[in-house]
Formats: sequence, C-alpha cells, structure tokens
Amino acid sequence: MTPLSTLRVPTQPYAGQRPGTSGLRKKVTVFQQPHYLENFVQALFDILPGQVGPIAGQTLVLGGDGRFHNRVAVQTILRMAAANGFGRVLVGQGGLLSTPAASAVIRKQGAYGGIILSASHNPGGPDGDFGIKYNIANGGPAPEKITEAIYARTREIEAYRTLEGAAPIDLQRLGTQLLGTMTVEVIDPVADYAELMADLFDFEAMRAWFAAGHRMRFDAMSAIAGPYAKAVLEGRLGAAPGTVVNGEPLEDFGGHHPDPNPAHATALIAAMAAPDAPDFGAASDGDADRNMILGRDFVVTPSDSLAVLAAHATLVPGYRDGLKGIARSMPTSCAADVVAQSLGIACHETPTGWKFFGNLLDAGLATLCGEESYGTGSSHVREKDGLWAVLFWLNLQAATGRSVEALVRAHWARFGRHYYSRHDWEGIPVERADALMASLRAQLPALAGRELQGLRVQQADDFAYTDPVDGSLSRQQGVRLLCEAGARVVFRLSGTGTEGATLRVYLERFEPDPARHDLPPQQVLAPLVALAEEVAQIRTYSGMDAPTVIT
Ligand code: VG1
Ligand code: CO
Repeated sequence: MTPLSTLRVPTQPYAGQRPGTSGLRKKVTVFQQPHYLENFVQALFDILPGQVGPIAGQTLVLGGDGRFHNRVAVQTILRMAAANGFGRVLVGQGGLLSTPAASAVIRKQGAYGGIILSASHNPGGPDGDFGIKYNIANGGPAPEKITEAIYARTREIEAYRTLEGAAPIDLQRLGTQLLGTMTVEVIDPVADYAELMADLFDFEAMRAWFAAGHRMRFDAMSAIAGPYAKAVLEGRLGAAPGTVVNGEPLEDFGGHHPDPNPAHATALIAAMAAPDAPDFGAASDGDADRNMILGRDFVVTPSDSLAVLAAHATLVPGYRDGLKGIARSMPTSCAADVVAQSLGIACHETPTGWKFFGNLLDAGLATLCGEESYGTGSSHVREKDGLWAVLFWLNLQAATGRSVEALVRAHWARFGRHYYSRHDWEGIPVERADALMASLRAQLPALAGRELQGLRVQQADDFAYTDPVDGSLSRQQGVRLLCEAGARVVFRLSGTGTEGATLRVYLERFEPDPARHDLPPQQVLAPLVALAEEVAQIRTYSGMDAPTVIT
C-alpha cells in the first residue's frame, strides 16, 4: 500500500512579495525551484481552517490562464489538495479557467474557494512570469487577513503534504476521475460563465445588431479570453467567424504582453483606425479580467468606460432595476462620481486592487466597480471581467443604435470630460523608488495651499481607506495632490511588478466646456506632468528621461 501522504521539507521560502498584493507573482524560473509552489500551497491549506473553516471534504475550484507552467502546477496542486483532505476539485478542461470564470464557478457551485494560476497581463513563457492566488467562497480575491496569514505561514512552514507517486490526471477528459480518495471533476471552462452572460445581457438584441451587418474585432491577445469570446460572440451572438483574433491561448502569448492598453494593443488600434475598420473593437488580458474598448478610430479610457456603463446601466436587463452604488479605485478618474451624483447613489473610493470591492459588493453597497487599469466589473462575480465589459458595451450599442464614439461624446457633453492619463516608470531600483515616495511623503504638509505650475494644491495627503463593512484600515495607498478645478496627480508604487519597482503617476483634469472636449490629453495634462516632476524629481530618482509606458 502506498501511504496516502508523505511529508517533505521545502527549500524555498515564499518571500519578497509586497504585503497587500492578492497573490504571488514571480518569474517562471522562481516557481520552477523545487518545493517553491508547494510551500505557498501548503501554507494556504494550513491557514485556511483557522481563517475560514475545515477543508476536509470541501470543494475547491482550480484553473489558470494556460501560460507556461500552468499544467505542471495544476497537477502539483491536485496531488496536494488530495493529500490535504479536500473532497473534490473542479478543474477547467486543460487546466484552464479565466479569472472571471473561476469566480463565476466558485459562486455557482458553492465551492469552499478556488486557486487561480495567472500572472495576469505580465508576459508568459519559460522566461516570463507565473502566479498563483486564492479566492474565497464569494468568488473574490482573499482579503489581506488571509494573504498575510499565508505569508506568515510560508516563513515557518517545514513540510508539505502530497500524494507521492500518484499518476497525473487527464485534464482533457471531461468528467470525474479519482485521485486517492478525492474526486477530480474536469469541467467545461466556458459553460457556467456563458450562461451567466446570457442571464445578464440582451442576447437577442445583440444578435440582431450583428445580423444587421455590424462588425466587431475582439483581440484575445493569444490568452485565455479566446475560447470565451469565441463561444459567446461567434457562437451565441452570431458574429462573423474571425471576429475573435488571436483566439488560441498560447503558453507564451505569442511572445507579447497580453496587456490591453495603447502601449501593447497596437495592432488592434491600427486595425480600428484603418479605412475598413469594424464598428467595435475590444481586447482583454492574460487572464481575461481586463478590457479595452474602442470605436472606429476612437479609444475609450477605462475611467470613462465605467462612467458610461453606469449612466446607461438600466438599458441592460441585468441592471434594469438600477445601481445600488458605484465603486472605483482611488486613482481612477472622478467621471463615475459625477454620474453617481446625478443618479443619487454613492460612489465609493477604494485603494487599488479588486479585493477592496468585495465587501462593498457583498454588502449591497455597490453594483458596478472599476479601475483605471482597464478593469471593470459588477456584482455578478467578485473579479473584474473583461468579456462582461465588452458585452455591456455591445448591449449599449444594440439598445441605443449609437456608436462607441457617439456614446462617449454624448456622455462628455452631459457630464463634462475628465482628461486622464497614467505614466508608468518601470524598472526603477527599489531603494530609489522607495526614497522618492519617502521624499514625497515628507513634503506633504508643506504642499497644501501652494501654487505649482499655475495650479493651486488644495489638499496633499497619503490615501488611507477604512472599509465601511469590516472597519479594517489600509494606509499609504497613494500620495495625492488634489488641485483646484478637479485636477489631481497621484503617485503610487506598483504591487504587481516582478522586476525592480514601478512608479505609477496618475494625471487627471476636469473640463466642463464641450468646446474643449477635443484636445490632445497629453497637452491638457502637461501642467500636471510638470507639477509631478517638480515635486517628485522623478528623473533624478529614476535616472530615466521619460516614462516607459503611457496609457
Ligand atoms: C495593477 C493595477 C491595479 C490592478 C492590479 C491587478 O496593480 O494598477 O489596478 O488591480 O494590477 O490587475 P499595481 O499594483 O501594479 O498598480 V490584474 O489584471 O494584473 O490581476
Ligand atoms: Co488580469
């Protein structure tokens, strides 16, 4: 008889992750070190009983975005789940599940929680990134209490449980297999998700929109959105075959950054600017939770997207009864706040990261959520959801007969335009980035009331957030310089990068006058860029001349 579980001593601690990020993201080569992944997974399984409840006999959901190392990691986790006493694991066929689909499956199947394998928009392949994160029973990223407990446990853990020598599960074969005494159910990764979309949106009107000759281009960026977008857009909605491009998930995403923004979705932007451009363009990221929305020769900023969706939500069947509230991350523009005000609902301002929306959604305080980083979503799951946002825009076009550009321009005319841009400075040595932030924080008391670059700074602070539901306090979530007339600059360091530090500088300026809604954003925001440089001395600290990415 083979023993059910054996213990082995890990050699690689899980360290170096900034506290507060919802998962672990590292180079594939780091994850390939012996026992590295096992350390994280055992730490998770060790703390769950104390944090959530017993795991014996429970159901776990498992899947990833298909990047390099996904299949190996799935087999490792399956063996460990069996040895740790889970009763059943639902795993997406091929080891695949997009992040929003994993959230949907956890909720629909009433699972104990789920493990998602992805490094989201970071590049993949043997030299790329890999990642793992845990989601709780509401389908959302584990709160900080849990991620901190995992981190603490990884530092003291001495052994992990696995089913030594168990044969790998056939991940292609749908249906049930046994691993030790645990059931592994290989599920269709798209089915539950597609059903949920059909419940929310007016598929009939959208089918009619395509049948009337409208065309669309969805760039899945060779990542996990492909199968979902094909099944829904081409399968259920009758979009022409070929509507979804780069629709086969590749282990290295074809060598590209699967990051839907103006810096990385250049082929889509070019196609949408061509003379024969389709009516509607969209893209999503590695794990399909982000979205980018385009009209013909027209790019929608994510902050505007959230505001437009909120303003028109009652046109969509799933939101017919109106919104309970809106939530946006602090650096996201205030465009949604203006809509919330006109609707007479609250707009909650949270720190960056989707996990902060979970409590608001669970408590019924918000229905729509969004981040400036191409993330939009709603109460239907507890993750941001790329294809959902695309279908929402499609539903709006079908319901109003208006183009993307017409919808956005009408929105600006009614609510004013929030010019917006984010400048990223990537690969700064960590000590220098920390020094820059420390210097900014030290200057805060002296900045309020000063006039810089022709703008009066009304408030200068370091954003802190008290969760209205559980009372938890998150400090140091971004340095803000709030200027007169709805202009502001926000500085924060990324928590998701895997090389050096990334400084994000968020720039925003409100323009109520419709005669001034057609200016180049970088021109409108130039005084704020100068203000940011004057205060933060970014060039000096970073040793760089210009940001590496502008979105
Ligand atoms: C970035 C974005 C943030 C987003 C996070 C995860 O974080 O700014 O808005 O929630 O990525 O998105 P940071 O700390 O690097 O700024 V995803 O699609 O990579 O899960
Ligand atoms: Co993502």
